[in-house]
Amino acid sequence: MMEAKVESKYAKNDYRGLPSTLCQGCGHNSISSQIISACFELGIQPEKVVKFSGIGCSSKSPTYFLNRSFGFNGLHGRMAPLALGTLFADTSLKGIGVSGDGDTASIGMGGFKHLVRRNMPMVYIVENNGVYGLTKGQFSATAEKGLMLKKQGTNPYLPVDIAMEALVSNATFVARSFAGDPRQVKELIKAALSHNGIAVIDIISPCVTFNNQEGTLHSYTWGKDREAPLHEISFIPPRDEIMVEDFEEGSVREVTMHDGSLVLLKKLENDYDPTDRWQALRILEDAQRNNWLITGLLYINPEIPSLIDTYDLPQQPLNRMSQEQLRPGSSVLDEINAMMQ
Ligand SMILES: Cc1ncc(C[n+]2csc(CCOP(=O)(O)OP(=O)(O)O)c2C)c(N)n1
Ligand code: SF4
Ligand SMILES: [Mg+2]
Repeated sequence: MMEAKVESKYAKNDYRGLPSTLCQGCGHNSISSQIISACFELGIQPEKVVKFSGIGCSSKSPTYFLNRSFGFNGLHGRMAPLALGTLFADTSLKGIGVSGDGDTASIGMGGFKHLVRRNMPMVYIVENNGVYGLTKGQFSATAEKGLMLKKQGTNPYLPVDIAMEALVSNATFVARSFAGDPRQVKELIKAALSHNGIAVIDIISPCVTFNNQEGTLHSYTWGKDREAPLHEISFIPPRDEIMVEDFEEGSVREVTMHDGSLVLLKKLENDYDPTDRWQALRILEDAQRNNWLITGLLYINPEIPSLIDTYDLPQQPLNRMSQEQLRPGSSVLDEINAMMQ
């Protein structure tokens, strides 16, 4: 499948971060590498990105990419409100959030759902390993029922499915991927960066220290054996020549993004329509019942107005406006009040 890169004045090193202090082989490290590659291939100005996270091994990872970007490592489970406030105040920045399954699906669930339903444009990655890695391997809310871990015993609860939670909260871009499938992770991140709304990517990212037993969900072996991609995804930036004639007729589905870029989805075994929310929910239900790791772009709707469109926010960041712009005087206030009567 094609790889599309934009002519850029930046080198790959401009997108790197500090050396990782996570365990060797941790899925989170592989995702950081794909964030670096995605931003490099799109030629994004690093200073135009703001990174967010909460607390966890996953939430540490923004230190390991995009050193030149802004960043805010917040409290556990508070990434969503932090991102919402920041991006509301400065609409010129691209937001990339990295959270964990604990950070999002336990303590941060309320904030996550409200960020999603408000459709704030940002990339929201969940590095999902089924455990609280940083605090030494307790079951998280995404751990499967019956999972046995050495110091924890047996998990008695049914899991939360983050992609499903995003869908039922009316997310406009929902994907699932696997840290062991770096190309798919990268193309999904590129598409997510172009989406004019919330883009949730739930990535199974094995914790090699506390939850990587043969065959358990969230392990490398399970991902490798059970991954069932819905399609082969390629992201084509605006202005790139698209060689659709390279593909057999009917073998590729195209989704046009808000900025003119294209997401090409090459059909694999089944024809999957990622604009059909009902189909997305059904396939997730099937995946749960059959223990499949369905990956790819589950759902996209590029037409829904983002939070920025809803409030018609200015392109110029609020924190860089002058006193006169921020305090236009009582006559403007009178006009606004009159509009609201
Ligand atoms: C308010 C609060 N509660 C609990 C903790 C302890 N704590 C730190 S990280 C974490 C869970 C991390 O799990 P996850 O988000 O899945 O990240 P991972 O380490 O697995 O990548 C917990 C419970 C905390 N720091 N703050
Ligand atoms: S404890 Fe697990 S999640 Fe944390 S760095 Fe190590 S492998 Fe990754
Ligand atoms: Mg975790």
